[in-house]
Amino acid sequence: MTEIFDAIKQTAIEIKELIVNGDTGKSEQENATGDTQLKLDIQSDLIIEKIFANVPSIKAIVSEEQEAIVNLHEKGKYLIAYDPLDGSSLVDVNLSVGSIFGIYENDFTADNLIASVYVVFGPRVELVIATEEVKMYRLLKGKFEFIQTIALNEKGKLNAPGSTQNCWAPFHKQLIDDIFNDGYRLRYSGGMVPDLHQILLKGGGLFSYPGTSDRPKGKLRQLFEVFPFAFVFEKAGGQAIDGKQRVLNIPTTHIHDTTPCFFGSNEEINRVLKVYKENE
Ligand code: AFP
Repeated sequence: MTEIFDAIKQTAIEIKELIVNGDTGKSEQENATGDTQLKLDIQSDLIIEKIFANVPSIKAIVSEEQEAIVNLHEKGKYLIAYDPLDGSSLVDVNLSVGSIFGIYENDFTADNLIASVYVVFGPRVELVIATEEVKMYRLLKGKFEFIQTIALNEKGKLNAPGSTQNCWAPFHKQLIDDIFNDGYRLRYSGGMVPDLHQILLKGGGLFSYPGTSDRPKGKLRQLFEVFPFAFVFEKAGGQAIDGKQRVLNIPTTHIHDTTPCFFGSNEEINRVLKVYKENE
């Protein structure tokens, strides 16, 4: 997979340039989930597809920004699902955004996920690769240098509660309030990548994007957002659930399926499991 990791590093360098100098305006198009695409979404997707097209080991790709699977190399071994620029609507207010990649074998399903990578475009560009370990690299003088291995504590201090609060189930609202009453700090930017990166680097806590009355199946996409980060959190010693089970046990019926999701340290996730079980 080294050639894939190297290709992703190249996409990050080119997308960084696009973020700094590109047009943050809206396009006339919508993606498969019905989101209006920004020009940055489309341009970053084109960068990734261009670079992946030159990697023989990539059999096929699927992007949040495209409806269908794109076949690349018939003899390729790997399938990659990616979100080219998650949180792109935050660029025009100068907040951090990111790219997310899930590397699968045989099929786009959670049980076939064998590695994941994400890139954070913030004050610095950082890239995290999860295989059996979680390793962070930083872009320094045009090259990605290894910085550290990432591991979560059993219990953290940060709480990142997502989704529309007036659509939360009452028991979910009580759970979030109780966590804050226990002294956790609110850390939520609306960008999944920097929000999860912060929890991973600051030792832990909880990120939640639950099912709600307006979005019972949540908002975050299984293949290119939830599963890759679930892989990262589990390899870093934490957990990722949908409220009842590991998200990496969830079957995928459509490549743009979403799922409720909770990512965190063991103590926080076990607290979510207990509350959700009591309110089944
Ligand atoms: P955009 O890509 O449309 O900016 O959405 C970002 C995102 O998919 C994810 O990065 C955030 O965690 C989540 O949406 C934030 O959603 P809410 O604004 O509903 O909390």
